[in-house]
Formats: sequence, structure tokens, C-alpha cells
Amino acid sequence: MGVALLRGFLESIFSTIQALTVSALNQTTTNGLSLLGTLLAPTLPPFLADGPLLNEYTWGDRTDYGNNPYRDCPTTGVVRHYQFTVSRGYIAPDGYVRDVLLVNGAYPGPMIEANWGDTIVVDVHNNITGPEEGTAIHWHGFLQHETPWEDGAPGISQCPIPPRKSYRYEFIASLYGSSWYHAHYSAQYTGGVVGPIVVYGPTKEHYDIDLGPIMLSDWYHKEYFDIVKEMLAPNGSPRVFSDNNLINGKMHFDCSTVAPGDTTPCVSDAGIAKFRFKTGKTHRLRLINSGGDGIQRFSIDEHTLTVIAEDFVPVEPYNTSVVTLGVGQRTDVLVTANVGKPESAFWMRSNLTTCSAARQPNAIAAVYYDKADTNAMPSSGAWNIPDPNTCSNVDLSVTEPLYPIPLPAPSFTQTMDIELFKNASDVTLWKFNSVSMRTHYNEPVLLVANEGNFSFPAQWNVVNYYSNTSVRIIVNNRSPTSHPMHLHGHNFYILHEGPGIWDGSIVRPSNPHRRDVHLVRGNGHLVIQFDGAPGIWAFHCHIAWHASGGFLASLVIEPEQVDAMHIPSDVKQNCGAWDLWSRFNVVDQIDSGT
Ligand SMILES: *[C@@H]1O[C@H](CO)[C@@H](O)[C@H](O)[C@H]1NC(C)=O
Ligand SMILES: *[C@@H]1O[C@H](CO)[C@@H](O)[C@H](O)[C@H]1NC(C)=O
Ligand SMILES: *[C@@H]1O[C@H](CO)[C@@H](O)[C@H](O)[C@H]1NC(C)=O
Ligand SMILES: *[C@@H]1O[C@H](CO)[C@@H](O)[C@H](O)[C@H]1NC(C)=O
Ligand SMILES: *[C@@H]1O[C@H](CO)[C@@H](O)[C@H](O)[C@H]1NC(C)=O
Ligand SMILES: *[C@@H]1O[C@H](CO)[C@@H](O)[C@H](O)[C@H]1NC(C)=O
Ligand SMILES: *[C@@H]1O[C@H](CO)[C@@H](O)[C@H](O)[C@H]1NC(C)=O
Ligand SMILES: [Cu+2]
Repeated sequence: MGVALLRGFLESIFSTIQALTVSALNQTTTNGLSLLGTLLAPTLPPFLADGPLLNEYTWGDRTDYGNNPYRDCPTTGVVRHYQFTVSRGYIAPDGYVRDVLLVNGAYPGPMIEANWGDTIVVDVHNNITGPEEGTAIHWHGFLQHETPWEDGAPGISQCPIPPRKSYRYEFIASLYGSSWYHAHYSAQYTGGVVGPIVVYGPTKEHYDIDLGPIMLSDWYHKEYFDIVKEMLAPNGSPRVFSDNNLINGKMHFDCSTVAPGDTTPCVSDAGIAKFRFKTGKTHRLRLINSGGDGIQRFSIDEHTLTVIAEDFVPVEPYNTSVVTLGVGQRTDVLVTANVGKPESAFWMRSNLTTCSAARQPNAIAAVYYDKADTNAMPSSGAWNIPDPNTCSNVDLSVTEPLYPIPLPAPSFTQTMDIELFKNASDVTLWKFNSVSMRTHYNEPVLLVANEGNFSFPAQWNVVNYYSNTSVRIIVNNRSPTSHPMHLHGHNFYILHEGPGIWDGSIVRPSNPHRRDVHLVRGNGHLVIQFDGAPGIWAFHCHIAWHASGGFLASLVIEPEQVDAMHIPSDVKQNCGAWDLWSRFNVVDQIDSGT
């Protein structure tokens, strides 16, 4: 695609580099219009003070320990409006130029900000051309309880947005904390369609400076479509190797390691992410694993991290040197700059674990105290905390939600197995609950159900829970790989996770941990439970390659209510536009579709 264009772009960049004999690439070349990872990235306020309640917390006297976040959401009436255009582009985040997909020309994409209870409106314009491709954007961790059609999962909650068309997403920021958005169309998000979301809300723990999102992401030098095609070819491997690991979209790459014959121009000193600490002050860092596959272990040399939230759930603070995040998970940490002098600098590190297929697993970024020379590199030494190699999250006894909710009795318990298998064409795929899922872009489950039809083709992998609203799921991982399990529309209770089969014990039933992604280790089990809201909710592995390989189920809660929902006409109009586009264009659906 656009080979001549790509060549032209590369030559212009690299001739400029040579002419100026600079070693590092400029920010536009590495990350487009994004400022994240540079010292120009703004710090964040404690809340957005431009609403009707100027200079006041719009959540009044609600707290993160005394209020039930699922019931006490304020209604602010404030609308936060964003315009997103998704286009093809060329960037070199680590010095190796790639053909990518960008939101508003930035990688990572623009940050969405709102106060708790605000309405977020995003007009997504699909400008993916040369070749054309559909898209749909998922707002990770948002409940969407009255608006399941805004969830952004193509073939489940909507039809893809066709090329050259727009779709308006509109939903309430009913939970607060740190999250992200990403394309949910095939493995498209690994090509660059990702960005951070911050919803300001009450915080018991004091901090001085909000440093904002820190996106941790494995990075691939091939286009996502080619990766999926190779993986799903007969006798292809389900184990996909990443080429690098990025912090806020930046990292060095050793160009001497590119495969022989690969003529893509490459610069080894692209530049790393930089952060500024104020000496003696406490900083909030919003860690987000926005990668395609890898489990991250994040640390800052010599500094203790105080964890205050996991996903959209504030937790009792605990201290640690290393935070582990599976894909989709977020951890908010506080860090006090009291280790060095005002002239000090330290390495920030994020290591992909051995559970992940990675050619270059270790990302670094620089943290500068007030008076440090920001052109010099830190010389600090790493924490020596060996990876326990369990491919799981921190023990559940350590993470306790700040607002306690006792585990209710479930009305139904189901076991779902994870299996790897080869289909009749020797293609390696995943089965979840006995089915390898494949979506039908033109017939989203939610819209079919809304017509009163609950007879779905088997390969859509729809599980109907009828009027059960408290469902327990025992996930048995019959594969050797660990998986970050993500449920849309809910924070689930986590009852237990461990090796082998569940022994029936529950960690802290008086207040089990809750979040929207949790890792299940290889050949282990994960037991979750959720208070279901009416709708159709995807439950899947967040590893992009595994979801592409069929690892997804759609859960139906309260079908009568789904049938009775008044779905806005623009959702159906978008399907009409997709039907028309797909009639005259080949939709090359090489994977599950999500
Ligand atoms: C960044 O580098 C590119 C390629 O050398 C150049 O075209 C562009 O003008 C530079 N941008 C800035 C903001 O310096
Ligand atoms: C649409 O994408 C093309 C590149 O494919 C780009 O040149 C153009 O500026 C984009 N339009 C908008 C509005 O972003
Ligand atoms: C974390 O460590 C700091 C000192 O580094 C200490 O002041 C604080 O009380 C600790 N917090 C917890 C929750 O243990
Ligand atoms: C991360 O990797 C580096 C480089 O191998 C190592 O020195 C460091 O100890 C690792 N950090 C953690 C927390 O595992
Ligand atoms: C095996 O899976 C691939 C990828 O989903 C699919 O294209 C192919 O048709 C499948 N083969 C059979 C026999 O079902
Ligand atoms: C229900 O929807 C499925 C999938 O679109 C379709 O195959 C089936 O014919 C529909 N059934 C009825 C009764 O409309
Ligand atoms: C709960 O879900 C199961 C599985 O679909 C179903 O058999 C059962 O009838 C449901 N119970 C209620 C009360 O809807
Ligand atoms: Cu997986």
C-alpha cells in the first residue's frame, strides 16, 4: 500500500536527519501530534473547573470510601465533546518507521478528560483509506448501563463505522479514575488506535501533582493485519513476538537487530519518554497497559510506589516496588520525590515478563527532579525484584477496594474453559466455553436481540443468562498461556485466582477485589462474579491476537429488557451505511472480527 508515498516520506525524514546529523528524531516524527512522553506534556488538575459548578468539585461531598460508586454517580449535565478522526499515517515511535493508524494524527491518541458524572460525546470520523477499513472504538471500563449500544464492539454492540462515515458515541462517565479507549475492530488497536481517558473524582489519598497517563505498550514492527494473517495461516503460530516495549509511545531500538533484507529505514536513537518530578512532592501516575499482548512490570529505581486504584476501583493504599499490569489493566500510583537531590535523575522501567513473547522486553524512560539536566541520562540502578514468573496479578489478599461491598449469593454459576485447538484447515484458534467465536459485522448481537430474536448462530458464542442478575463464572484455563480476562460493562468481583482447579475458597468474601480485567495464569483458574446489567456484554481475553483467534463470548443479561430498549436511530443508520459499503467492497474479515 502507498509504497511510493511511504518511500517519499521516509526519504524526507532521513535525509533531514542526515543533513542535521542529529541522533534523536523529533516528536512529530516519532509520535505525530502527541505531546505525551515529552516534558511539554501538561500535568493534570484535580478536576475540570469549567462546568456550572466552577471551582467546586462537581461530586459534592461524595468520597471514594463512603459512597457506593455504582449507585451514587452525580448528574452534572456537563457535556465533554471530542472530535476524533482515524487516519492512516507514518510514524517511528522507536526509530523504525511504520505505517500506522492514528487518532487525530497522534500516537498515543488525544486524552479524554471529564469529571465524574459528566457526559462524554465523541464524534468518530473514519478516515481510513488506501485501503479502506471499518472501525469502532471501545471506551474501556465504562459501564454503559443504559447505553450498551455505545460500547464500541463491532458485531456485538454495533456495525463497524464504514470508511468516510462518522458515528457519535455518547455515554456517562459513571465511574472515575484512569482508563483508555481503543479500536475494537479486529486487532486494529495494536496499529495505533489507542489513547488515555481520565475521569476526575474523589480521592482519599493526598497528592500534589498529577503527572497524567503513562501508557505501557509492547510494539510491533509489522502491520497488525499482516500479523493476524500470518498467525491464522495453516500451521501458523499463536505466539506473536513483539519487537519493542514503549513508555508513552517512546523507546530506543537497536537497528542492527532488524531482519536481514528489511530495508525500512531505522534510527537507533529515537528518544525515550521524559518526566519531571518536583523534589519532596507526591506525584500521581496513571499506569495503563495499552499493549497487544505483554504483561508489564513497572518500577522507578529507588522509589516506592503507593497503589491507590486498580482499573476504576480505588483500593486501600499499599506500597510496592513493582506493579504488574496485564493488557487493559490500569494502576494509579503515588510516588514521592524524596529519594534524591534536586539535581537527581532516575530510570523509570517497564519490563515485559517472560510470559510474553518479546524480542526486546525492557522499556526505559527518564525521571528528572527539578534541577536535573534533562539532556543527561540517569545513572540509577534497578530494583532487584525477580519476576515470580507466575504470569498473574499481585495476590488478591493485597488489593482491597476502598468502598467495601460484600459478595452476594449468585443466582447462577457457570464454568467456562479456555482451549487452544487446530481447526480442519490446521489453523490454530482459541475456544472459550467450547466455541471459537466469529462475529458477523452486519448483524450485531445487540441489534438482533433488540428485534426480539434470541436464536443466534453458534459461532457468535452468545450465552444467555435470562433473568439471572448475579452470575458467577469459573474460568478454567486449559492452555499454558496466561490471559487478561476483560468483561465489558462491569467491575466484576474476583473470588479466586490460582494454579490448577478452584478449591472453592474465596478471598475476603466480606469485600472481594473488583476490577474490569484480571489475569488468569497458564493452566490455572479465575473465579469472577458480577451484578449484571441488562444488555449484551463481551467477555474476552484482552490479548489482541487471542481475541482475533476467537477468544470471546457475548453475555446476555435480561433479554426482555434488551428487547424493549429504545436504541437510537443512528445506531441502525450506521448499520445501513455499513451494509451498503460492504455490498460494494470486500470486507477482508480474516479473524473473529474483534
Ligand atoms: C521533524 O522532522 C521532520 C523530518 O525531518 C521535519 O519535516 C519536520 O519539520 C520536523 N518537525 C518539527 C516540529 O521540527
Ligand atoms: C484523512 O487521511 C489522509 C491520509 O490517508 C490525510 O491526508 C487526511 O489529512 C486525513 N483527513 C483528516 C480530516 O484527518
Ligand atoms: C508507604 O511507604 C511510605 C514511606 O516510603 C510510608 O510513609 C507510608 O506510610 C507507606 N504506606 C503504606 C500504605 O504502607
Ligand atoms: C527490568 O529489567 C532490567 C534490565 O534487565 C533489570 O535490571 C531490572 O531489574 C528489571 N526490573 C524489574 C523490576 O524486574
Ligand atoms: C479455520 O479457521 C480459519 C480462520 O478463522 C478459517 O478461515 C477457516 O475457514 C477455518 N477452517 C475450517 C475448516 O473451518
Ligand atoms: C434470528 O437471527 C438469526 C441471525 O441473524 C437468523 O439467522 C434467524 O433467521 C433469525 N430468526 C428469526 C426467527 O428471525
Ligand atoms: C440463569 O441462567 C441459566 C443459564 O442460561 C438458565 O438455565 C436459568 O434458567 C437462568 N435463571 C433465571 C432465573 O433466569
Ligand atoms: Cu488470551
